[in-house]
Amino acid sequence: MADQSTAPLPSMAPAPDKKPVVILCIGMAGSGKTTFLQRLNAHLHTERQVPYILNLDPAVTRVPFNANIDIRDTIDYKQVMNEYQLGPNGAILTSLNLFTTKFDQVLGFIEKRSSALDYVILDTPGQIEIFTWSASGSIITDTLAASYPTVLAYIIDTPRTTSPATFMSNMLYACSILYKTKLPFILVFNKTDVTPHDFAVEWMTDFEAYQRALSQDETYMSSLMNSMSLVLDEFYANLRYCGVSAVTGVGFDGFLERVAEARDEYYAEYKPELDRMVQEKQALRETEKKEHLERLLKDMTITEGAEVPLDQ
Ligand SMILES: Nc1nc2c(ncn2[C@@H]2O[C@H](COP(=O)(O)OP(=O)(O)OP(=O)(O)O)[C@@H](O)[C@H]2O)c(=O)[nH]1
Ligand SMILES: [Mg+2]
Repeated sequence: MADQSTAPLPSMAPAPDKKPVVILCIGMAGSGKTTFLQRLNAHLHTERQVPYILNLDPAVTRVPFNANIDIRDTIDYKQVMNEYQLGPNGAILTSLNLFTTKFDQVLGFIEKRSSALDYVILDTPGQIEIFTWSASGSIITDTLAASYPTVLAYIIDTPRTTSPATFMSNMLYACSILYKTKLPFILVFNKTDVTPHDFAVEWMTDFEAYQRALSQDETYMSSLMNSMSLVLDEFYANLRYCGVSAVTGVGFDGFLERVAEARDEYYAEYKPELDRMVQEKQALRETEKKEHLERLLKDMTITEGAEVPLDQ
């Protein structure tokens, strides 16, 4: 039997393919993204799992966590507003665009630390569409997803989603982001200390329960929503969700379990599709190169032996 005390210690070097999971927090204004990130950061520290934090909100006045990279360190949102004569939303978008031009450097910083990291977490601007529907938001998302297992955490203000109409519009928005990015997706019902998310779980898992809630709504919208809810049934079937309170810290173990599932989905579905697309592009580039070369050779054979007048 080997003496454990003298046996060589197992290598602590991280596995070469160990990569941190990138968690992109998105959600409607005031849903609790920043507070969620603060709580997630605290939770990960107690679990001794090191996160790397990026703040991408140039307009936030107070960041309640130590961001490793903060957009406000390189871009002055107020100055952008004055310089380009922009309103608040235009200035946030322009700041994000300016920041994106330097994103290769950000990627370099993450790369340097990546083997020691478990998570990279990102806070995004309050106006959700600025990140989800802008070119810079797509560039940041796609760049990260090309290098790291990346998942989207869609933060929902649960107390503000209790009416069937608001619930549906929030779900439709989430659905549109899921289909746009194709990344693994987690619905995070936040503020469950105020309103538990049981009603949402019931509506997502029991179609008739949602129909019953809708039937109490007499407006013309309810028939439209009736049809829409059929569409969403498919969306719910492929979705993972959890309930948390960013204020009390309840539900964060559950959230991290969903993240682990989402990471597995990234490797099983997103990554192979990405690799296939990259290979396809490479093959296309190779074919084009070959065609160019063949054309060049053909031109050379045609002109071979012909005299080229150098001087007239
Ligand atoms: N009761 C309760 N309040 C919360 C919770 N999470 C956030 N809040 C409150 O919700 C408000 C908005 O929180 P933020 O974290 O700033 O939300 P945000 O999504 O980052 O806001 P923007 O960046 O401005 O869009 C704050 O007053 C928070 O204290 C929660 O779990 N429970
Ligand atoms: Mg915020």
